[in-house]
Amino acid sequence: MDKPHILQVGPYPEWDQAPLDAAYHAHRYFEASDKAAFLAEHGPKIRGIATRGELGANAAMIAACPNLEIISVYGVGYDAVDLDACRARGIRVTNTPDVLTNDVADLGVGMMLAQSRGIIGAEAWVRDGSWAAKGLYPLQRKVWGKRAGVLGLGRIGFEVAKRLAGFDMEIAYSSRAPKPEAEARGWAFIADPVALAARSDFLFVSLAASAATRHIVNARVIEALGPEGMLINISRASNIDENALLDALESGRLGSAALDVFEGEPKLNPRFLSLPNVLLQPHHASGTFETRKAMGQLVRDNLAAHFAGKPLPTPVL
Ligand code: 8YV
Repeated sequence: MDKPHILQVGPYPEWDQAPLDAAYHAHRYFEASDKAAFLAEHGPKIRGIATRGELGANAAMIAACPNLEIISVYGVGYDAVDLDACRARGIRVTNTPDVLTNDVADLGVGMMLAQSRGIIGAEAWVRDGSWAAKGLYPLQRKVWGKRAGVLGLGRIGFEVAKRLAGFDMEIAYSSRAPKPEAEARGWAFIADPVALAARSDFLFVSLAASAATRHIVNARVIEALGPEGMLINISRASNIDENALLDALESGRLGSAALDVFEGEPKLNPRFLSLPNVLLQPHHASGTFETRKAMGQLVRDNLAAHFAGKPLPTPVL
């Protein structure tokens, strides 16, 4: 029986590409110069889509594939997949949760430390000779014992909070409802993001992005976090009103930020590039060999299960 035809929306490392090509006719959408023509030519053959969290599959792409059965997302975030279009046609959707949870939490905490303790600037201070020429590096700010807020206590947010407890921080969280496992650890439930920000020195944004969470971190939340506060985003840029964030960072109404995701990434708003009080990371919170290999395996496991008529390992729809 011939291999199923799938649409590959973005590039994968070679260790993923080889087994994908062995199992499927993988039509590389990201290499097409004329993407509309590419979809018109190959869309009718396509039974599966292999995509990345930040790339997803929009309604037009889904509509161009009338025989589409499954969309397998390389990433935990599936907000860029048009779920309504999938529901309307009974198209399955899968993602890669759990395997990346700890890496994303690690990077979020690492971003907080790096920004608060000035690690990036201090490294430059040594390398460019400033230490010898100018003396001691400017004093920074501690993190241990301070107040942390976690907006979204899902798998990633929970792992962030666990790590922060190791810094003896006072932890509060916002979620749809109080979580017994959080209450058991003495973490305070604060439903309102503004109230959570007001009692936080560090505010982590770790909730799954959707239309309902768009700009949940708005000007009022940012104002409440304040000139001593730091905003850390390891979720999606859409969860933050980026213009309000930039205004607050430029005016000093927000102390600092550490961001792994941006509107329009990788072409982020140039206003970020001139800010001294923001740490910029290239959407690589899950970007380790170990985790990306596990994610790629899970993408293939979901596709293979579907085409074998077996239960999907990590279904979303
Ligand atoms: C992925 C992400 O690594 O998991 C997600 O949703 O945003 C990242 O962790 C990325 O989407 C892979 O391209």
